[in-house]
Amino acid sequence: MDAKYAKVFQAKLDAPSFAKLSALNNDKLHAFVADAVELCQPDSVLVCGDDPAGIALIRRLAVENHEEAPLATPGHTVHFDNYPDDQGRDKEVTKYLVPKDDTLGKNLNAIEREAGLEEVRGFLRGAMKGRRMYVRFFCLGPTGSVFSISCVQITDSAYVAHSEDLLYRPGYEQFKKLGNETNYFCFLHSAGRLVNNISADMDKKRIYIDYTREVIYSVNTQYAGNTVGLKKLALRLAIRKADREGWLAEHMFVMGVAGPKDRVTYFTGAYPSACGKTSTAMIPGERIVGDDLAYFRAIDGQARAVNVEVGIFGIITDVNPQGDPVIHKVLTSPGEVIFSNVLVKDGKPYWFGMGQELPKEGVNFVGQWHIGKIDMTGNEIPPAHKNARYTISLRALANLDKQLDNPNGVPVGGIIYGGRDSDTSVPVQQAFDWNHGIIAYGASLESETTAATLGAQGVRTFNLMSNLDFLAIPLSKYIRNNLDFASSLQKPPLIFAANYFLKGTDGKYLNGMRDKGVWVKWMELRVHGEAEAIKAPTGMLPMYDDLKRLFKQVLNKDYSREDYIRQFTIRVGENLAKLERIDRIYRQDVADTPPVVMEVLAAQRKRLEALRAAKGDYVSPLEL
Ligand code: SPV
Ligand code: MN
Repeated sequence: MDAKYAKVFQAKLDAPSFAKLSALNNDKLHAFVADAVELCQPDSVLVCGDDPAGIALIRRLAVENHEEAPLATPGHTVHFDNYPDDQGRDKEVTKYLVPKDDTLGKNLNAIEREAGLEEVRGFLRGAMKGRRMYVRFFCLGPTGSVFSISCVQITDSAYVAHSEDLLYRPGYEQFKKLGNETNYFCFLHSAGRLVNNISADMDKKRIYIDYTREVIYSVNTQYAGNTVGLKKLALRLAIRKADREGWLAEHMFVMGVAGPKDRVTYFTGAYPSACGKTSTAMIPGERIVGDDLAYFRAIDGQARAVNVEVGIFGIITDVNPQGDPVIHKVLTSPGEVIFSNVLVKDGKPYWFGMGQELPKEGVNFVGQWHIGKIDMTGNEIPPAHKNARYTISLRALANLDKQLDNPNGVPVGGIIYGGRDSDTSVPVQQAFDWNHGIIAYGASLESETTAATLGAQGVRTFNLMSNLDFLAIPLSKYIRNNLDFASSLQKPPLIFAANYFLKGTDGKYLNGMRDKGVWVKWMELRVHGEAEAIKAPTGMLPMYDDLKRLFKQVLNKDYSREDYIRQFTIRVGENLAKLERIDRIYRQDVADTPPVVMEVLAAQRKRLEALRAAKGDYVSPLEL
């Protein structure tokens, strides 16, 4: 180790921490940690390896620091984030540090690199005084695999470090093997000034991404989507790395769907936050590999995907024994669970949609809470947040797929794009081919906004591949990479679109929460050529008889022809209006849109116009 770094470390690290850092013979790492120590000025630095004792210590410190409080059930804790300003991802203050001679296009949130560094490093200066700094090593994807990306996380929050133990694979031993290589991601986080253990300086919250060095700074925030480096922060760096290296980094679940006999077919799915992604990956009877982040590579001509994570940071709202029996069991049994932004009464957590009445008083993110309590602006404070969450290890789940740690991932049979769409798309359909799916479903994805990000809810928003928030390269390049991915595959996965939120003229949802269990079975059969389909202008639709049989098989339900017609009627006008919105985005807002995008959208418009001329505005699937 260089003497100048050793000097910095000797002042703040005890012998075991110093030994752990010295064992990593990596100049860039030593420079990164030394810079963080000098900048943030912690009282002490704790370096953890992969050993269970270190991990247990972090868990204990999160409670001793009061960032988490123990609940009545053994292993359960609760953490609170600032209300109302730190309860979701903050897109406004998340920016790329872009050097003067580079541009990421006008769709991405950017700040000039030097000015941005000065600002965020200014907020980090001295931020850890009186506190301990944690240095942790994790791996994105299975270790020892072509997918693996090593990461180092520095934080002054034991809650962040504890969350990462549940969510990611240990990476210290793998880091040792890197030698002096520099191809890993670095994250530096400070929760900033705390009031009652909650980040207080919301006007100084910043998440700045220095992609030139693969370093991300996060300060004055605790919400995991803004702080846990390996989650959405790493996704941005991974998208750039994938672009350079010819693979894909996606905001997708990975799951195995059981087919006839013992067949298992793997699907991945991109849905904007709070639009059914986790609940799809958790469909009863199927197997979960992951619920949020997937890397794809072409291996021997086959599309293969891994779950980047090994845990879930999931939305707890509406988790109840009927809708999510498996997760509900984990959340109510002894074992490691971090609840965030729920209401606590007598050591028990409460959340909206838990299938039980909430107490009229308790403790939440504002401290003592009672029904009718108002905030400083006169608004009533809710008992729990809509984006309240739980953090668990996937290994606690009975339906975990055995392939989670396969270094080559799982073969992908189908890719699903889903959105929150009350009036346009049918519940499920299949693309005509790869380009049609990538363009008409993935790159045309719209969704109504939810509580997972700060800002207004229910606003229809463009969100291509549900990955727009995390794109770190120009949109056109990202679409091109998706289109090109199929050229290295013998048989590209089929592409599907799903919409669980379609409503009828009475404003009521047309589908039940569990209908998605039927849609995935239909898709599974389609992947193997075992179900027929009807050609509509927007894609291939299921046949009534197949769905009727599958509804009986999966849900023991009689599926009526009337329900089928209502759900699968092509809403021609709404589909044309959507095409117009998407067409305008690619024509006006995106530079260098690949021409094939406009061609595929134009062909879809032609098919819809022809159908309107022949059959009108609302066309039953039986008339196609
Ligand atoms: C999402 O909002 O997409 C999440 C949670 O998965 S967060 O960590 O906030 O990104
Ligand atoms: Mn997500």
